[in-house]
Amino acid sequence: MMSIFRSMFHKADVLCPHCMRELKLGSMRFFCTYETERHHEIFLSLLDKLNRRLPLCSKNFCKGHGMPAGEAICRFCGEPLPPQIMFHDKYLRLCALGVAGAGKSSYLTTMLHELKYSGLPWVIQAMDSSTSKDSQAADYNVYEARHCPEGTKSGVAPKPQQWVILDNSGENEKSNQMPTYSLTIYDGAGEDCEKIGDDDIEEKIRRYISGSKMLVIMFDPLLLTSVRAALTPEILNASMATERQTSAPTNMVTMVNSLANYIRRSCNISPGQKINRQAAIVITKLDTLRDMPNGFGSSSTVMKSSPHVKMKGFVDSDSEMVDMEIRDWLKRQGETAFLDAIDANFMPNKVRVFGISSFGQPPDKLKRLPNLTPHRVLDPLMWMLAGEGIVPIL
Ligand SMILES: Nc1nc2c(ncn2[C@@H]2O[C@H](COP(=O)(O)OP(=O)(O)OP(=O)(O)O)[C@@H](O)[C@H]2O)c(=O)[nH]1
Ligand SMILES: [Mg+2]
Ligand SMILES: [Zn+2]
Ligand SMILES: [Zn+2]
Repeated sequence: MMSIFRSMFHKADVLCPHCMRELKLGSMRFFCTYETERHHEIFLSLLDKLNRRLPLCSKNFCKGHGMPAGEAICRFCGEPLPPQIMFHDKYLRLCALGVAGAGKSSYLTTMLHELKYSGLPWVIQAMDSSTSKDSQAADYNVYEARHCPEGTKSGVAPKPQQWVILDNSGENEKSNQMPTYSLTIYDGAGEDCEKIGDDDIEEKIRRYISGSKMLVIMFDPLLLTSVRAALTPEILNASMATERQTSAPTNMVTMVNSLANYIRRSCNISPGQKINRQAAIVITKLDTLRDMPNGFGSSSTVMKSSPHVKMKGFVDSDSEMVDMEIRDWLKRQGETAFLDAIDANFMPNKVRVFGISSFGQPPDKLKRLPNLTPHRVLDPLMWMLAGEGIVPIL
């Protein structure tokens, strides 16, 4: 009985990951995919709707007779949806933002890899074939071929990646059901992000931003003049997307402000009001700051390995310490305006600063990657999961 109540009343509000409209079973069209040459539509019965289940193929002589729908599309925008998207306990959406070359794609690739192999009691699976294909290619490129990711294509809305997380932590031991969460990830091009205040940015990209539960705003420390002056040209060249980052670095203060104004407009928040949304400010490429004078010493918390995964929970005191260390460091670099812009736009209890290194070390001169030792890449995600009540706060 419990599980019926659970499935009927405790399911997440689901949005179409493409057009962000609210999805009900009836807002989807379903297809039987067993006869590959002729997909045919299958319709929901009243019982399917009542029981919240996928419709079954009832066509005589079809190879898929009696099998649930294999494909679905959104009735509003016509984009493909994983048919299962309706049935997860929580729907998490995160969007990576930051200027070109900030390290977004490198970060998401290593974050997903770490999530798969971290020993956390979760199983993560691609929900559709394009996510599976694209993520395998990205993972292979970084972990096997050892190349830095290519710059993300600009001018087009990023394909949302659709993941499902199966929670095997046994928190809900009474019910025999394993909770599942769907996770949509948007990885856009920094070039588009730099244009966020403009009107010519694609409507879809704006919707992705306003529809996300957590914004991951990535900040490249190599854009700071003080940091550039302290690093060798070799490290600097290897750690920047040289072809994209040669022009004058985009001002991070402007980016934070225009991004915030954009979110306000799309969510109907009045100009003076702070944005009530989880925002992780992520300082990337931390490895380059390790040996730099005035960088982070090896005794600093941010340079120590992350305790969250080890403890299978979110260690709030560690994260607060990291937040403080990085803010202090930014102040010492003279970047108070950037910190002020963040505090002026986001609610203090909803914004947190993180430091990560996707690779653990800078790439070599030819931009080939060393043995990967990602540093603290799961921290922002663990924070989001803690906020959703999925992992305990320790
Ligand atoms: N040292 C160091 N360099 C990094 C790290 N992560 C990324 N880089 C460098 O930053 C460059 C850009 O990284 P990407 O992940 O492609 O950046 P992006 O934000 O996706 O860029 P766009 O797709 O153009 O918006 C890489 O080619 C690397 O040279 C890191 O952890 N350490
Ligand atoms: Mg990219
Ligand atoms: Zn849609
Ligand atoms: Zn059929």
